[in-house]
Amino acid sequence: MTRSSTLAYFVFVAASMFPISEVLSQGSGQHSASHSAGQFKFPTAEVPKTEPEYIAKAKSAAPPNVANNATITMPGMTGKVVQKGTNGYTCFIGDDGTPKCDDQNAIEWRNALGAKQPLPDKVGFIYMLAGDTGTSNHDADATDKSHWVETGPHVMVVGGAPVHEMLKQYPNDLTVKDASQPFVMFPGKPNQHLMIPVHLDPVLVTGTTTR
Ligand SMILES: [Cu+2]
Repeated sequence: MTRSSTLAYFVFVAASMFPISEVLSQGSGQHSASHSAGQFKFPTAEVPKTEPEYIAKAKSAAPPNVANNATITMPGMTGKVVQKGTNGYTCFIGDDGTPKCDDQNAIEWRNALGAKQPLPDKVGFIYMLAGDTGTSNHDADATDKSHWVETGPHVMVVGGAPVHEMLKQYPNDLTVKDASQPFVMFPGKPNQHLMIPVHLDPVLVTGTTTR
């Protein structure tokens, strides 16, 4: 091959290694809204009844190497262990159908909240890479959909005093202005925590009300 045909060959090989849409969107230098929006779906409210389906949905909350080595409980956090883990994470599906993977400090935080006990002075971490099914940002139990926010793929920092101190530097509006950037969920409530969106595309910004 000549030098120029060798170059052309490598360009061809490199291009064929990427989906054509990737190459095109990189070339145009802008996000393609329809292309990106079609790739992400918020989780459904379903809590699967069979173990394989439940496990698959629970695992969608974290990167495979985390979820594959996590304990999985069914149904919910207090359900039976359907996968025994080794990395300290516990993955499960909440009553609202939302999958999550909690580290041990996050589990302690949930237990303390559930028992209405003082929150541990610990910092916990939760993966919710499948996104959530939405909540009223002023009250997890509200049914009126006021201050509604749905968040795409995100992680969360949860806990007692150290986390509440950390939250002071983030937006704590009841009506979330921008769910594509870090914000405080349930500001001022015992279960307040930091939401950290991790998706790369602003198209995944979620719906909020103005109430
Ligand atoms: Cu979350």
